[in-house]
Amino acid sequence: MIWNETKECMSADEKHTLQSARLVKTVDRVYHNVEFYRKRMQSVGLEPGDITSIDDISKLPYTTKDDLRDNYPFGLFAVPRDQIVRVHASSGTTGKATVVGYTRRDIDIWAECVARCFTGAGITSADIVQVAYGYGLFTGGLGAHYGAEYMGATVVPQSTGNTKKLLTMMEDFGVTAIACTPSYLLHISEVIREEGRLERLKLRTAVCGAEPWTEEMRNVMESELNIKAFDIYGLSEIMGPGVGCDCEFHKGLHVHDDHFYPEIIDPKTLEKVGENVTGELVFTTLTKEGLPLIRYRTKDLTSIEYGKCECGRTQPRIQKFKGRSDDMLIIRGVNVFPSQVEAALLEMGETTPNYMMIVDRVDRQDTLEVQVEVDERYFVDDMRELDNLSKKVVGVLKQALGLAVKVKLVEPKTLPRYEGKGVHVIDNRKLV
Ligand code: DLL
Repeated sequence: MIWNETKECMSADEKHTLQSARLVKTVDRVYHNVEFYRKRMQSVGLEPGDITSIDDISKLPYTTKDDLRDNYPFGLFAVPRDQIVRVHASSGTTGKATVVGYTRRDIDIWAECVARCFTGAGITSADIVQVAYGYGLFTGGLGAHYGAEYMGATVVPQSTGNTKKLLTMMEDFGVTAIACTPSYLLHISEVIREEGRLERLKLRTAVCGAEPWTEEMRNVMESELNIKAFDIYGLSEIMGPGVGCDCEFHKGLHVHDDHFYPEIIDPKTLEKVGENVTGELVFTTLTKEGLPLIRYRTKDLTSIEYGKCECGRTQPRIQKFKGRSDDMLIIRGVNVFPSQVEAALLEMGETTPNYMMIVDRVDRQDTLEVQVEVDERYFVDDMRELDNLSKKVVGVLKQALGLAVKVKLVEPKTLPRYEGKGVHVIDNRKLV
């Protein structure tokens, strides 16, 4: 049985004891097996014996993506290489890939965590789950695959690449659940609508993640596809998909804190912030053998809440992500996240949620142009009407972002569609 099928939870004291024992073991493991951590701890005068409970976690130094890159490829692994049964890697936009490694036990725990997420989304062993995340070095495909298989569901390992074929299999096999990025689900939904295929589908659940998406997008996907859509979070450094997920109440993502201990810090002062205060999410892995990470700075911005959820689960919940600190655009001094554009467009209707933000610097002034695709249902040849719509979008975006923007309406289906993570920003300032 999967741990949260019954929503039974341990008491706060039991959790504290478990987390403390696991942290002590993890610190001991990294101190003795990973030279990087031994040196890091010694540099601040720490020995494993100084960490006796989870309350001591703030004594420990942070780990960053640069530390992973500096120890490329296997330098942070805490077991001999022959105990690593799988590696994944993310290429990132700059520098070397980040390589992560798993022991057999790590893979089992990962599968269980994903299974918990799927269970929270109402998926059971009776479901046929189509995995449409990319398979390969990206953790999405295999992560979702092992999780669905662990719970006994029937897995269709579709990956990305051919939407028409995906839909044919969805119809022929009677697929009931899909796991993919929200960008891809949006594209799939568009094709289903165009081809009038909804009636022939049995789809009832989508579990989407790997990039930020808004509540507005969830509402649109649910009503267009007549499904329930859930958010799943994770990052390859910590494990992959399944670090946390939302439940039927959509009041934040439950973090599996018996395996991944979350903290929120102020990214400038590096001090811990209080409950419900937005900051950078930091994780310490509590059970990982292959690549345990201590206080890993994710760059993801969110807040945390500790109260019991309406669903009955007692895990801490992190709020839906606005974005990453390194995705945040600063335009004329204003902080802007692409997800704000998505939410505003969806709330307005009349356009599709497909958009591209183009940031430039003209005469030392930053400018933002948002290209917005008009919904086919509203696209007309009448220039005056389009002009009115454009003015309306300018007003809506100005209100949402607190910034004057230029809007360029483009014809339906002219902006790129994505099967993996979507790209919504072109920042030309870096080239100036
Ligand atoms: O994206 C793992 C994953 C695969 C998660 C499939 C969920 C589903 P990375 O490629 O290492 O791993 O990217 C991790 O993606 O730090 C976040 O910035 C972002 N991210 C992942 N899930 C969500 C989500 C996978 N549900 C980075 N909401 C993370 C917002 C997300 N952002």
